[in-house]
Amino acid sequence: MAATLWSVKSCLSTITRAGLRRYTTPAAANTVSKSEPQEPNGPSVHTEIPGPKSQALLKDLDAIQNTGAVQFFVDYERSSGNYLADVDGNLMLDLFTQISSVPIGYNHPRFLQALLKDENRATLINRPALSVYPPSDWGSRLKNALLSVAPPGLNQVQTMACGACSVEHSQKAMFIAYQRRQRGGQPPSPEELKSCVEGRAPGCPNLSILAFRNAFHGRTMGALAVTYTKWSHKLDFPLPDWPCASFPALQYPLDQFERENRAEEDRCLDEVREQIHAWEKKDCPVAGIIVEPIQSEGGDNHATPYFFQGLQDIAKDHEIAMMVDEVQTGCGATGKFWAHEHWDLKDAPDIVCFSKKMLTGGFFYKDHLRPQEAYRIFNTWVGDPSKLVFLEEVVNLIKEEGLLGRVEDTGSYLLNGLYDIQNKYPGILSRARGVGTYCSIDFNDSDTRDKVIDDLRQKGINLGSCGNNSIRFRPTLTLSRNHVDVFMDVFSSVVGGLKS
Ligand code: PSZ
Repeated sequence: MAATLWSVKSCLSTITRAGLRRYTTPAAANTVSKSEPQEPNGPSVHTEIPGPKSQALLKDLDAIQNTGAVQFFVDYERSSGNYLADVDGNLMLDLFTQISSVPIGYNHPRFLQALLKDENRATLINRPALSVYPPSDWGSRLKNALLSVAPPGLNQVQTMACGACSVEHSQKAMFIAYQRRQRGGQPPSPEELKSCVEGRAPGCPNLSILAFRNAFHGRTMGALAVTYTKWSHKLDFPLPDWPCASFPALQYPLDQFERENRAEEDRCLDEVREQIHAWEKKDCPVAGIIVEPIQSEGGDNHATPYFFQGLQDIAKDHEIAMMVDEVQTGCGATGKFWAHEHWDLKDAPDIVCFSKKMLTGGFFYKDHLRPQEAYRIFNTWVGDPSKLVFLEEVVNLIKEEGLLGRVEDTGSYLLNGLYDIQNKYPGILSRARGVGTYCSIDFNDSDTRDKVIDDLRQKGINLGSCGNNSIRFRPTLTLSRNHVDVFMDVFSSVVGGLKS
């Protein structure tokens, strides 16, 4: 059994009000940071996963919900750092982290300390309608937790509840700005004001947003309208007919296919231009382009800075907005705080959406996308200040502990490990790729990929899939080389087992 588990209770009992104790890393733990929770030395698995307790809980839950997606039940109290504990007492190294949404690990001491601070109490227990009754510290919380990490060039921010909701409201911001420009700054006509309430033109205009094949932007209707991955996301829903261009399908290794990949990116950029033109002709002009820095659900598809620079040029030529969906890539996973910072764009994107590791949803945007009237981008909560309490801890920790540098270091160690194992098993593995710890690798078919994910789990590694054949790594920002070693040992034995 691994080292005694650090638990929420033990942290709470050792924190004193007079002086919050700083947690030091025990010698055996796989960490380099002074303030990380004690972690087990490695996975430990005693039952099949899901084990008997998980299965019993599943039966109970299934009476009242569809449980088709449940994999196992988690003991969040015993989970710690990069290790996830299940209800059957198994400990897994978690490289998927709640679909890429745990920034610094489970039950991080900094979060537990924040939970106990008197000055945070009212923020944690009351949930305001933020656009109407903000607390006195709302502006400063936005500045400390969000504007301090705003993408360069973006100085406006809007919080939201989740990723889809952020995408959806930023689409609205793009439509509002587009129509304002169409009106040449004049106020909407009485006819527009009347017809929009009835859901008709001209108040509700025919406009579209261009997205990419294999894109995923969320499941609410507007976000779903720009999502092009699986049938299970879209079947039965009436969705608008909006333009969709090819996203580059790069060939690997990149340095051997530079010419082909450049041609592929040019082909995709041409398609974007053609689609914008075609929808203009259909009287449904494109008001904005939405793109993920790395298509994640769609298969961890990367493109080069050249492609994104070209996309920005197209958006500027057509005077439409470019929105970068950093819901999954944002908050440091690629070694820069925002993945689009790798592109060396001439100018900031017009909108950058976030959620997941940022703990709150929301989007940053340029001045010209700021709605002029109140209640245009609005809902009851528009976010949750309690999430900013924890986000501020994340942001401070990233700065204090240099976590972006760590992501870069651990990421290249992981990617090199993937290259090595891919070279060892060329008939099984291919297309190892990644930026920071945002890595992935492909199998020949989805059955093998799914079997590997299951085998890994039975040996204490929790990983996710994406696209048809890929596994993807979405660890915390505190992942270290030692964790990668733990993973590689298990992965080698699982892949080696496939061969025999
Ligand atoms: O199956 C699902 O609904 C999943 S699995 C992973 C996600 C959703 N990711 C969410 C996501 C995203 O990756 C990008 C790039 N944009 C928007 C979203 C939507 O975020 P949520 O799930 O918070 O609505």
